[in-house]
Order: sequence, then structure tokens, then C-alpha cells
Amino acid sequence: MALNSGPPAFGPYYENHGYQLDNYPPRHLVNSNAYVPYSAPYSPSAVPQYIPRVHTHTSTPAEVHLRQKSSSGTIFTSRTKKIICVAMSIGVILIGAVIAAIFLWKFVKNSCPNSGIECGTSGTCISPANWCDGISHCPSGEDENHCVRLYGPKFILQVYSSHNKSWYPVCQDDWTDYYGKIACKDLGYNMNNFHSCQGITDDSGATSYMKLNLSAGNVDFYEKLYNSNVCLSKAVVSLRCIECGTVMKSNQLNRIVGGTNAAPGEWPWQVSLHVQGVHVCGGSIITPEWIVTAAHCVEEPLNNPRYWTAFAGILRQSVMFYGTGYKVQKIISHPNYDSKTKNNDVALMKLQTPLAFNEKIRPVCLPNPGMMFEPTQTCWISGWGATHEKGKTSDILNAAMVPIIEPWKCNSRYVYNNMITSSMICAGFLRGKIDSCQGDSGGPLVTEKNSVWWLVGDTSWGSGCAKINRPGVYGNLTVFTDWIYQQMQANR
Ligand code: 4AZ
Repeated sequence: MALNSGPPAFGPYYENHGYQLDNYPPRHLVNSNAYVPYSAPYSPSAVPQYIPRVHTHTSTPAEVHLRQKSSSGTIFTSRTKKIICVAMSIGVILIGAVIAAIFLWKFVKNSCPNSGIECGTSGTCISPANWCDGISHCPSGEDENHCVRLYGPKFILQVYSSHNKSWYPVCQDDWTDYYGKIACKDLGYNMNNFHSCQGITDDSGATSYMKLNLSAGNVDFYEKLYNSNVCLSKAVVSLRCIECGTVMKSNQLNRIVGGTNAAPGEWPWQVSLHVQGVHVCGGSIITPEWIVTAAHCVEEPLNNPRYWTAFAGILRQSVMFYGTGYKVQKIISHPNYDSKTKNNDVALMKLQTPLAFNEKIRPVCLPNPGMMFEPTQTCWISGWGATHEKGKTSDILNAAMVPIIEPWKCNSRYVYNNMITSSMICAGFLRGKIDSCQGDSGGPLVTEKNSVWWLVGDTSWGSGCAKINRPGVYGNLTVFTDWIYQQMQANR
């Protein structure tokens, strides 16, 4: 992390291409359409795209001559010419009709009839009433996979109503932890980490709710839920699947605005990711088993989990040297990560053994949909990255306060000239001096809101470190939350 690194240098600057092993070839956008009941924004089109090919043939006079000769061996009369003309016109009309029919057929075939919903990209259509009804109808169960979400800074549990095609908060009436655990499991959490369910007054202005029908008998959780305008308790369910984003009070005392060495337990979600005993990237703990990092950290050949070891709860690299760390079981890079543009620069690491949480090792919260991080929101970055451009990684964990920079500003000609996509977020100072740097990649950009620490971004790229008009660029985690839950759910 580059802090107060002196007057910013101009001239040729270091472009971040992430950590790369010697001589390995560099390789290969998201439109994260999050929070629809099922979305596969990263999947290729379900339909093989039909590209009409019109074969144009321009005959040269020589060709005409040859063909005329070969077809009849005589010079054509004007009557024969007329017949050929009419035949050709009919042929063209017929070909046009066939092409139109193919288009129509493709269209009818790919959009589900009767406003049905397609199961992912499988081509199977099911009735909207069957989405989130507790019974799996799709070949891969897509219809029941993404029916719950936690919304906004208060973790309001929302359930998708297939009937009304909309998300509704869950009324607290008859709600118990038992149902909360089911919802957390459906999101991808392990029930052992379940934290709490609470009824809170609903200030969202909702007039309709999802309610439990206890007399529904021994049926699936979603089958017990129905849409109602009545909620007797006038409270909605706030669900915490894991106790995240909390820092021990005593650990908060040492934080110094402007950037400094971290104190024990101050950034308990920060991990150091090592390859062959060397710190390569940072990461953030989101559950005992899952770490969020940057996709550019785990590009080939470093996409092999066997190379990686994670260290948590340790401030100094020199101390990690004596520890064993946590082995990595699986690495999942965002399928739409683009190594050239750094679009969708996020990846997940699943650890072989779960982390034991304590005051120095704790998870940060994933941002919920419906959360707004204002530009005025102060964020913090942390890591063992270089303390000046082209410098060595730091022995001790550093942290610095950085404000979010609005996309329009970051995309201006003087800054990153439209290189910032919706899956990126800029943070730092246009005057330079405080920034993330090489080795901080993958690490957290966090903010405190509603007494909870949220993972706003993962350190991704920047042009050099701490330079004027070259702030740090981070993966926009809010855009990735849905994808992260899907991965946690599918790789439990
Ligand atoms: C890096 O290479 C890196 N100044 C991370 C962040 C920034 C530059 C480089 C942003 O890990």
C-alpha cells in the first residue's frame, strides 16, 4: 500500500497486470443482472445465433457466356429469358419465405410459450407459477435455487413470489430460527454458522408480504409461503446467516486516519495468500471456508489450488513464515473475467479446512442488493502490498482510508478515460499519495455502515501507485454478491 509516497511521478508508469509467474502467457464482461430469480448473465446465449447468409453472385460477362452455352448450347430467345426471369423471381420469393419461416420458428422455439420461463439455458420452459414453489421442475433445479435474498443494510429477508413475479419481505408472524436456517442454507451458507433472525419494523413501505402458512403441513419451506397484504406483527424478518462485519471494540482503538500499520484484530477478515512461501495477493474472509480475492491473482498457472496457502489473523509476513496456513481446496474465477480489461476481476477460494473464528479472524459482510455506497462513504483498504511504486511488499499489514470516486469522475479523460466498467469501483485521491499498490491485489476495500463492515470491493488494478489522477480500481462487490452466493451454494 502506497502511503504518502512523496511527489507523484509522471512519465512512463507501471501498468498493473497482476502478479505473474515468469514466462507464463497472459490470457483472456459482466452484466450482472443480479437479483432476478434466476439469471445466468455469464452464460452464452441459449440459442445458436442464426446469421442469415445471403450468397450474392455477380456474374462476369464471361461467365454468362459460358453458362448460356452449357445449358442449351444455343443463344437464348427473349421468351426463354422471360421464363428464366419469372422462375428466378419465384425462387427468390421462396428462399425469402423459407428464411422468414426459419426466423419465426427460432423465435417461437426460444421464447417460452404462454410467458413460461426458461430453465437457465437448457431450453426447458416451465410455468412462472412453478418458480420458487418448493418443487424442482428444471433439469438443474434452477427454478428453486435463487428464491431468497437478503436486501439492504438491514438484511431484510425477501422471497420471490412466482405468482406476482416480484420480491417481497417476509412477515415475522410465526417465523422461527428453523425457517431462517433453511433460507440461509438456500443462499449457500452452512447452517452451523447461523447467527440470528429478528423481527424488525419495516420502514421500506412494503404493503405486501410473504407469510408462512403453518397449516400447510409437512411441505417444502417455499410451499408454505404465500403472498398476503396482512402482517399482524407489523415486523419483517431480518436474517443474519453469519455474524459478519464486526470488529472487537478493543481492536478499533488504534485506527489512524490517513494510513498506518494495522493493529491486531483491526481488519480481521484480511488474509495473506501465499505461493511457495511468498505473499502474492490479499483476500477477504466471508465464511469459515470461503475467501474472496481477485481473478487476476489466480490466472493460469496459478489457478491450481495446490499452489496456494492462506494466512489469517497474522499481521506480519515474517511471522507467517513459521506458521502452516490453510490449504486451498478449490479456486473459482468469475466466468466473465477479462484479463486485458480486468473486467469482473473477482475469484473465490474454498479452504480445505474451515477457519476457526476468534477476535483476530472474522468474516466481513457481502454487500446486499439494494445497498447504496455513497461517494461520501469513507472506505478502507488494507494489505501487505508495496509501500511505494515498484517497491517490496510490506512485512506488516497496512491500512488506509480512501473515499469512493464516482464512476463519471473516474472515467473522465483525465483519469481512466472510460476504462471503468460497472463491475469496477474507483477509490482513492485524485491528488495521489494514498493508494493500494502491488501485492494488495485481491484484498479488501471495506466500509462501515449501520455498525457493520461491508466488503465494497476487491483490489484490482491501477496505473502505478498513488499517482495524481490514477486512483486505485476495485472489483465492485455488490455486482458479484449474487454470483458468490450461487458458487457457495453449488460448491458446498
Ligand atoms: C497490484 O499490482 C496493484 N494503485 C494493485 C493496486 C494498484 C496497482 C497495482 C492500484 O497488485
